[in-house]
Amino acid sequence: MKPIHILNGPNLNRLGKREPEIYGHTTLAEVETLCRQAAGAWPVVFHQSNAEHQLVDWIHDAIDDGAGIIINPAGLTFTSVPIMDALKMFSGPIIELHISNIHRREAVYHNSLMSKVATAVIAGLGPDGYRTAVEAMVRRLETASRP
Ligand code: DHK
Repeated sequence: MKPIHILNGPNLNRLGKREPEIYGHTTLAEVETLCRQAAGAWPVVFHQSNAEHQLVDWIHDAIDDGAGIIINPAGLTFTSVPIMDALKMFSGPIIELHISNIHRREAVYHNSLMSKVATAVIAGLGPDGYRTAVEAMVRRLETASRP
């Protein structure tokens, strides 16, 4: 089974301390744990970086050996053509994920470049959105793999 790649962008390493009124008190390590629990037997690759080029490289890894991508590009969601272009190369399902409902926030957060490439978008469920995304991804992959 090829893994589900869960990729996280800038500042998400500060989850738990960063604007908890928006992002909650759950740490990124706790998010990773809930993702792995939700994935069950499905292998998970889980990364976070504050660097655009690193996220692009990890998307290339998924292109070469990934079943699905769940990505929270964080602030790069609205600016990164390189990440958008890399996602365009991925043939499997892509779930764009945001902890907050970006559409209820400041205008700078309203226009995602990634939504035009994503299979689905989850925004506003808080850190639990990661669990929802993994569960949805597993269902989709298991359905696709049935004869
Ligand atoms: C996280 C960020 O860091 C922001 O830049 C995004 C996203 C929202 C989130 O809700 O997970 O705009």
